Amino acid sequence: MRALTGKVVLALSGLMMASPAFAEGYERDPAAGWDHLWREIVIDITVIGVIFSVAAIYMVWKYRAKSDDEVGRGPKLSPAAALAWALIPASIFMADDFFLSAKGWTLWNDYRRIPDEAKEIRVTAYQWYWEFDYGDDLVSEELVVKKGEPVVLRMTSEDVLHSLYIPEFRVKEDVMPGRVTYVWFNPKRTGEFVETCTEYCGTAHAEMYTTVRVVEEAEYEQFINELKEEARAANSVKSQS
Ligand SMILES: [Cu+2]
Repeated sequence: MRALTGKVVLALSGLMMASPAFAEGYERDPAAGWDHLWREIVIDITVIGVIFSVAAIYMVWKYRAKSDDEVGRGPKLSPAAALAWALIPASIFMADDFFLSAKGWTLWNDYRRIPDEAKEIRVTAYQWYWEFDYGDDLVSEELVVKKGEPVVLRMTSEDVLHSLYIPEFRVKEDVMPGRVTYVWFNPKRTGEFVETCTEYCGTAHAEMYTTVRVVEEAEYEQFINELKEEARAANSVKSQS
């Protein structure tokens, strides 16, 4: 009985440590997955490219024409051998393609699955700026998020088509009038990053960028308090007039 109790306690504490609330921050991170997949693709195409280039150069050299009245001297292959030479390398290529596609598809689904813990920020795009709504009428033109807390941006446009792009978090999604689209990301390190529009939206499209600040919790609270102060000041001006 005591052994059983011990096991249950161990299993429970393991579960608690594994749950996001007890870890250092939220764990799932599609951005890291995209980077990993990208490196894998680059390595694969490099290896395949080098092997096939070396083989091609070798055969061009080996079977070259050695006198003016020759047109090269390729080996005579049986139909079965010719077919095998075409199909076997192609199958190796295709197997790798399917493998990488399957990984990409899995990652895409992860990229679209919003964590339950995600902090929601509503985004409105205008010609030519972004507005971030943190809830309770707290609005800013700067995106500030807490390190280690996943964020979901619910986005729409008040005028034309825009597209939100944050290279650091590997997220990009169209932002359209009359529709709400989303991206989510997991900011794992503090710093200042670029958020910009990647859909041509008129004269000042090139100026439609802003900063994403990933900050520690205390700094985040301070930012929210400043927004509250601004909102209060704006309201008192309104009520006086
Ligand atoms: Cu734009």
